[in-house]
Amino acid sequence: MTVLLTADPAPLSIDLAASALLLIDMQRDFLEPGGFGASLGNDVARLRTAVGPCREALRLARERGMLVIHTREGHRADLSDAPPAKVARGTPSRRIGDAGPLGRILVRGEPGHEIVPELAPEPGEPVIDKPGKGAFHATELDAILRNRGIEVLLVGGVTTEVCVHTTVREANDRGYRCVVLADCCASYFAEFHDVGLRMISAQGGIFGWVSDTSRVKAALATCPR
Ligand code: C5J
Repeated sequence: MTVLLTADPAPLSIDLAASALLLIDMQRDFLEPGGFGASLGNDVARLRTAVGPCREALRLARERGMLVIHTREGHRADLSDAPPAKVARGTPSRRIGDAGPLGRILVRGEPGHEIVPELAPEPGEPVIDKPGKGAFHATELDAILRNRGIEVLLVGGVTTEVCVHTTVREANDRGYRCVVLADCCASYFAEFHDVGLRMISAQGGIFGWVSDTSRVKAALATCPR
């Protein structure tokens, strides 16, 4: 089934069977006090705005039987997959691997690494554990998408200008059409969110489209279930 999705810079036609919802790093480590985001001095409450829209996007995608994929940024417990340059960067209050209120920062299996409960993956939904900012780097994401015949990604998550941007750029170079859902994304910096979205859709959609959950809902409403 194909629907016409209103987006910037132009509407696009998407085949639901060849489309997936990709939610990037909606983890406690980024959204809750005591995690990685907070250790960098950020006001993590800013990211909460994306939770409700992501829930709605999940509901819409699941209702239509679309593929839903979640990602989580984090590292092996021995940090052997964490580049020393990443661990050493900046002057955080706690570094990657240090113990904190949500367990060890950005380490797989720790409470902080989990996706926030409101957006918990359902059985059968792939969860991609990624060591980098981009979801294609050192993961099986591309294989999963190709094996499922996916051509279009509806993308939400955090943060807009870091892991969402990096992943969308990677996806675009691999030939996927990416529609970033503005209300499903958030940043610790309001201006980075706004400019990050504009960078995607500028120049005729230089590496994607920007839409939102209400426009997805409207597009789906034109297509009987
Ligand atoms: C960051 C991410 N901001 N998920 N990670 O370090 O955007």
